[in-house]
Amino acid sequence: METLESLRTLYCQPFLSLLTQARGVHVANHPDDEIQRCQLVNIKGGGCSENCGYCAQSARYATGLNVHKLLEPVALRQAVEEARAHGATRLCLGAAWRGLKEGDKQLEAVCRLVEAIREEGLEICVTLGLLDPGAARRLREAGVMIYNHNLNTGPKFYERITTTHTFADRVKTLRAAQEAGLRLCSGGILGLGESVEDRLEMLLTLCKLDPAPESVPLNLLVPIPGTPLASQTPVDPFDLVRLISVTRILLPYSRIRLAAGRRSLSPEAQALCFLAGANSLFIGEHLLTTPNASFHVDQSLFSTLGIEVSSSAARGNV
Ligand code: SAM
Ligand code: DTB
Ligand code: SF4
Repeated sequence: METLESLRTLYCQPFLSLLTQARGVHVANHPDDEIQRCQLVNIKGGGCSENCGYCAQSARYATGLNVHKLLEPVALRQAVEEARAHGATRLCLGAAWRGLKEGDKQLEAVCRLVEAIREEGLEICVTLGLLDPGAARRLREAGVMIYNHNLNTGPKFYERITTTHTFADRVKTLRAAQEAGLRLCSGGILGLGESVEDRLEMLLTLCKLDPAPESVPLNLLVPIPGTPLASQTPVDPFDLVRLISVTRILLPYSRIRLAAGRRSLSPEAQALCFLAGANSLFIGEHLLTTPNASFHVDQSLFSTLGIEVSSSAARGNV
């Protein structure tokens, strides 16, 4: 059983030795060395009741973002076409809500959107905030396969970034999603002002879930003017590579996604992330409200590295 102490020992070993260990775990479990491509679609932007200190979509901060209504099915279809044209195998639909409960009108509206694209051959992931067990079951019935709900940071630091809901609320949602038969996508953000210990505590919580999350997005904070976390010090890419390495060793079968903030990384830093075990990306010109790494720059990186892009889901016991 992993402990915070054992993770700290793993994390603190010399960089090259940690990287070598992680690479060994990676090739043993992901022999094809391919990279999954996921496309984000913001189906309902802005106006969120929560006060997450990093988020452009919280109604509490003057971030200049307009509040949008739920996306129309025709616009979603267009996003599906674009995602496919760019080689994405997974679509992740995001909404700026605190969460949804069984019977909510918005839940039914999201289910109708999902039902409209469930036969398109893409994996469907949604990220809608906190869920009760009934809402999770309804999403599964509608054709959702994966639920994204990030823990974002460790339990002790959580109340420094959000006070309108708790770390325990987030864990409860992950359990409700799992019980409804949804696979989990859950990770965090680096660069909120947290310590390495907070990051490791987040990983410890993730690896105690049974089964472990099938994907773990690791975001670098994208600083949003107007939010309390607009002026944080950027994360050292070596710290990101160390965290990816520890994640790979702890969760050998999960996909590790290099998520938000990728455009701030050099091609060389991204290559180190892949070497440490990252094997999933968000593609497309936009994340939810901010720009992403450009498609052409990504193509050139993949071609330089000779990287295969995947057409499959995660394997193993996740
Ligand atoms: N409201 C839902 C929730 O909080 O789970 C879903 C949408 S929320 C925008 C999805 C995730 O995006 C957050 O949990 C966080 O990990 C990530 N995120 C949001 N703003 C970010 C930022 N400025 N930089 C990096 N990641 C961010
Ligand atoms: C995840 O881990 N990161 C994505 C997705 N899951 C929902 C969101 C990143 C958002 C970055 C900031 C923005 O564009 O507003
Ligand atoms: Fe942003 Fe989600 Fe927090 Fe709302 S709950 S402020 S959308 S991260």
